[in-house]
Amino acid sequence: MRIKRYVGDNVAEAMGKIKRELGPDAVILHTRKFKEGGFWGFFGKTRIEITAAIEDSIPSSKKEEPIKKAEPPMPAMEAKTQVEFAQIYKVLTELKSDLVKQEEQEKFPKPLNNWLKDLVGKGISQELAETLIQEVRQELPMNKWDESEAVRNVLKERIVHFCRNTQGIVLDKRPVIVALIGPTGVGKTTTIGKLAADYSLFQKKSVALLTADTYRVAAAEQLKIFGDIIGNPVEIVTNPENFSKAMVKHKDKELIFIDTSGRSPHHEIHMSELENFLSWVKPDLTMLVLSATTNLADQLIIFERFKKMSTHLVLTKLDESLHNGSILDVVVKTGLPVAYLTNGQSVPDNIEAATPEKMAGYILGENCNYEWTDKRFAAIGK
Ligand SMILES: Nc1nc2c(ncn2[C@@H]2O[C@H](COP(=O)(O)OP(=O)(O)O)[C@@H](O)[C@H]2O)c(=O)[nH]1
Ligand SMILES: [Mg+2]
Repeated sequence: MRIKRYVGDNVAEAMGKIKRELGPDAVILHTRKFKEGGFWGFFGKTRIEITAAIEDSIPSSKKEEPIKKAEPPMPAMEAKTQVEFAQIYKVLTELKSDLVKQEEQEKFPKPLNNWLKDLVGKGISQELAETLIQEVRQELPMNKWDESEAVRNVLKERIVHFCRNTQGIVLDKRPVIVALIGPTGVGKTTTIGKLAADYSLFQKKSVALLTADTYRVAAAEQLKIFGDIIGNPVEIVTNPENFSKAMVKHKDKELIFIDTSGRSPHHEIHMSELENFLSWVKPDLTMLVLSATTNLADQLIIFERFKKMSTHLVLTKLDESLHNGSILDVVVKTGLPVAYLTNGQSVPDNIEAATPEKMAGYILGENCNYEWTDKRFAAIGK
């Protein structure tokens, strides 16, 4: 048996050489795709290597004899063509699987690929992480791809850019009405408590609290505490009449927060009740509250259901998840401005006005030991 390796630019070329040298009876033993030249396996030329063998002790004329004697079901020529087809098919399937494996492993050069994995590990979707790494690849010269600091800086700058749409409450009229909506348990009431306390106690603004949440006894109790904190009883508004009354009473307030009961995005009646409620309340800002502990797919479903009512996002429970990367996808896919970030249960401390830099910090997991600063909303509400 003679075994020989043939190299060509493509399968046809390598097979052509085999056929010419070893004849049509050659058997394919192994195929391989490899890169020649280049750098780090990149920019090299793709070549095909096929290892073929032939039984050289039997003259090819003799080999054909038994086929003739055995009266094959089809002419010998046709059988040979089929064998060739089968061999080419084998080569192509092997190469295809090699190619798929290679693509999976080497979407980017090694150091960038490691960053890609890191970003996906932080909860950013594969698609968005690839977009980010592609930007690093274009922006940084190749010799910096394994410099952590350089890559991190570009990534951070890109993430900050994606998160640039932030906007808190602006007190540009009187009263400004802010409603918080979203599924149950995401932190709507707690966030209202934090905002109301901050505006009323620290910024000395006149604030009223209204609620449409009469579903749970605990909800009323929770709100009552926040009402006590700001020195104003909470008003319950469940229909246009008592809402109008409350509005007359609080017409001189600078800020009115409206709490809603958690609405299941999968419950049609809940959704239309909420839409109906908002149609007569007509808030200036309607903030959809999303929790970082909810997985990305669910966050996007929730957004789809609430989007026509929402003007802003509030992202909560950033302290509970070590994989806050999904908020980048949420921000990119929703396009809504992010107003506030919350990261703990403590009222009024664990809230801050969203900024692109803070969001990037959470996404990259840099805010674990974040120190809460005073005057959080000093820049807004003027
Ligand atoms: N860890 C953490 N818990 C929060 C945060 N915001 C709210 N919570 C908690 O989440 C639970 C539900 O909050 P709540 O305000 O009642 O949610 P609502 O149903 O949307 O009004 C409560 O136990 C809150 O203390 C946050 O930023 N971080
Ligand atoms: Mg609530």
